[in-house]
Amino acid sequence: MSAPKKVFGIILAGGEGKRLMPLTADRAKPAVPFGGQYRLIDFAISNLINSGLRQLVVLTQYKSHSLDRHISQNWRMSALLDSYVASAPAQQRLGKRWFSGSADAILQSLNLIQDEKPDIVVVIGADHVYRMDFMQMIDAHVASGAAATVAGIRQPLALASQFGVIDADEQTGRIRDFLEKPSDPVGLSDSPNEVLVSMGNYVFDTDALIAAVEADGESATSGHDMGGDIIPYFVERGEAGYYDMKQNDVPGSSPRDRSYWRDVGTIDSYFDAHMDLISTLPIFNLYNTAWPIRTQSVNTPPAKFVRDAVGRIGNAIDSIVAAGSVLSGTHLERSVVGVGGVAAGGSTITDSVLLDQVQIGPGARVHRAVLDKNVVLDEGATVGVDRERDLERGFTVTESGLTVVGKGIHIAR
Ligand code: ADQ
Repeated sequence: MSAPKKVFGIILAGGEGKRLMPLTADRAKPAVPFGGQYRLIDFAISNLINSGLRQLVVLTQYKSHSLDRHISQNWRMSALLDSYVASAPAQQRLGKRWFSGSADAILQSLNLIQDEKPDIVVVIGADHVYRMDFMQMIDAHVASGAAATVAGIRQPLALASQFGVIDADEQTGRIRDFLEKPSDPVGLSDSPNEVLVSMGNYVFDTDALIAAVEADGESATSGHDMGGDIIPYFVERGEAGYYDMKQNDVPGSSPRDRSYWRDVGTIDSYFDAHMDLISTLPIFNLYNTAWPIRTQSVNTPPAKFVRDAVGRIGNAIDSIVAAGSVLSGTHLERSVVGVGGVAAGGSTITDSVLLDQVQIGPGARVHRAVLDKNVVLDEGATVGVDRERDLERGFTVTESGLTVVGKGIHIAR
């Protein structure tokens, strides 16, 4: 038996997440709260830790303060066991510039890889909701002899222009062609309305990754992007394999949530991913203890549901309510309430996502809205009910009609 491979994990977390505005107005996209008590990056880190990786760095850049704090406070591991999740901000080691793209982020962080001398480097994004056993992908990578392996999953053809599209040779397991965000994608031959897209998760032989990002760094024409430049570099050399997410069998997964993967790049997909958590038979099951998604441990009292001061009884159904919340005589339906949410008597919250510490006044109404941290609704105030009024008040209204209210905004009646 050959010696086990040493694996190092890199999480790319420097993206701006413009399409998630205003939630990314003052935090990096991977730090955007999700599902009541998580941050988006918790899915990436949990997957890598559950897969057995113990040396992880998170490359940060854009508005990284709350991301750094989340990682340093909640993902502390045992130095005794040489385990760590370290946040590594852009350090200008190669001159006075920030990361000019995800490949440049790796080039500028090569010292971290060289310190550990791994055989394999796993590079993944930080803004998806899913479960994946990376050890299964690493085993497939090693068995295939490819220098780089890209994880792929089927997605509707209509979404192809948002992703890297893989043309896979099923006989050889190699990628024939890779098109980053193509404008006129072609569907699969066995399923014309679908394409095989890159999940933005890669496994590399260490030496091959170093050679690729160094060559990319020399190029004046490159966009220094993992999907746009590094993967095509391996494809051209015939050294890129693909790993079909369909094969990934995560412990505790049901057939329903097995190949669940949601890119939460837009407010609409962010909202939809929340609805996936709370449906009667959730297609993403947070309660799978065999593959836990870990996050902050919240130092607050449990959630409480009470009558309001005049005895009105509320109810909550098909919803998730995080710790520290107090809902008094509130009707809550198909919604997620973040840590420390407070809703007063006679208020109604339906089809909505509330981040931490949102306060809903008596009789206020929230419908199809995403409310960022510390938003306050006065008594009788409404949001998400009248699109024109929401636009007049300067709130973002998405294509599907969701109203998004930025951090700390006070909504009067
Ligand atoms: P995108 O998500 O559009 O496509 P990108 O914006 O580069 O690609 O983000 C990928 C990851 O890298 C994110 O986690 C982001 O935070 C991070 N990142 C971006 N710029 C960075 C920088 N300068 N420094 C550090 N980190 C940075 C990618 C692939 C597609 C694939 C989709 C899947 O390019 O091929 O289909 O992911 O969602």
